[in-house]
Amino acid sequence: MTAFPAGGPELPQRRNLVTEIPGPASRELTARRAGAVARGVSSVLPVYVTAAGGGVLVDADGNSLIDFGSGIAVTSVGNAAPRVASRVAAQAAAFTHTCFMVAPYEGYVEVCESLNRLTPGTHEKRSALFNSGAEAVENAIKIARYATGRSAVVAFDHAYHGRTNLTMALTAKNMPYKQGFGPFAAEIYRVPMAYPLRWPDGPDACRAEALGVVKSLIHAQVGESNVAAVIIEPIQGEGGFIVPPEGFLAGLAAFCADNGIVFIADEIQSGFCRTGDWFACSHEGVVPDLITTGKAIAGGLPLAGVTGRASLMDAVHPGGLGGTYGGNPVACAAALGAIETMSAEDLAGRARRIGDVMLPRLRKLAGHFPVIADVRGRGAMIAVELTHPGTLEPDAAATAAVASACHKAGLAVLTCGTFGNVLRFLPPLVIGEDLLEEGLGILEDAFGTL
Ligand code: PLZ
Repeated sequence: MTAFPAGGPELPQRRNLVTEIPGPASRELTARRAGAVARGVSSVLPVYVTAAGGGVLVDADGNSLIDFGSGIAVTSVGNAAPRVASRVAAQAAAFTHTCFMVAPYEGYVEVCESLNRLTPGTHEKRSALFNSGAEAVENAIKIARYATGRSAVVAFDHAYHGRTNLTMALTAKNMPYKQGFGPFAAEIYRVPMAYPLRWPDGPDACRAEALGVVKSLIHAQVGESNVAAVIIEPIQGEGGFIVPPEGFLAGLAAFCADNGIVFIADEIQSGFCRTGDWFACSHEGVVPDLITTGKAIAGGLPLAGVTGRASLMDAVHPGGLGGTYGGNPVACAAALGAIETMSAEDLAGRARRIGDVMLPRLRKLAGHFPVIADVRGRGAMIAVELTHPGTLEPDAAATAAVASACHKAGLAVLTCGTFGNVLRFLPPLVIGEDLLEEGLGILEDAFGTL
């Protein structure tokens, strides 16, 4: 077994490149991987990690990279965060698994109590725990269908909800998520997303028209009384960090309430302090009927949840929900450590501060580089969209080139977007401000190489 250096916040918080990226040890692992790992599973960064903490990733060659990805919005509390690592160690030493459906334990109950308390709305709630975001989304749909007795589900253009069969059907983008993997689940209907930059007549028209278009399409093509659920990411993640105009989510929630439709907010990427509040819905006071959570909930251990109105959640018969590992005790211990960290360190406030540092610098950058068509996001969920200057034609090549230049310079950034032309920034919320500024400097230099 390989010995790993210690990670966590004690790791020196600096970028330090001692080889080219990737270095020889990472290149050797890439060669080894080709003979062992299915090529359908790919990686963004060309380096192999041996330790991580705060805002840095350390690779097998001893390089320290700045982390602007948090493993796709997961390590918001920092990697190997002390409260997570210590609770995980204690739980792993006590017992690692019993299966909550066989012999239950307190940690599961406590995570559900936390979810019920922290998610939007003061109504009576219940929660259930699962292993992955996709599994949580699947279960939210199961619950909505059971509780309403209806089958249709409405999802949005640019949506991402997972890679299982039902969630592939909900996910909008074909490559790489769906190509060749059909047939897909039935009774999924897609409506346009309120995407200000790409709305036919621009952002003002988007604000004025989007909700009406969605409502009339549901009425004409599905029929309100057939719809079990409308599912939406309050800020879309994989689809391009798309922020709908103020009022769209609230209007959608009201439409659902008027028609007996379950309004599901998928906050798997946007939740747990990422956007500067516990949940993105809270910015507009939107209260979903069901909310799916995952990713940052457990500081890096696999855990996801569905939380919602007790009347919906408790509609399902005993035994109707579950799974061998759902709410595993070690993952629950991690979640309790992560939630404690978010509260104790006011990570929602940190996310707002990160946005306040990043947005002005990115807007300035957009002034210098007309390839940047849009700067958007909230809190520490920020992105820039790249197009051929003066047009809306996506520039995926420039996006990939900037990302690659960042990686070579020791900054881990991710891309996203239906058209592959969005650079997204999801730093750990505990990242130091020096590192944040340094990362932005690397990004600026990367645009200079275009
Ligand atoms: N809902 C809103 O963002 C996961 C996907 C990475 P799982 N997003 C990262 C990839 O390419 O597989 C996500 C999400 C939203 C659901 C999911 C699914 O969560 O934990 O990956 O299943």
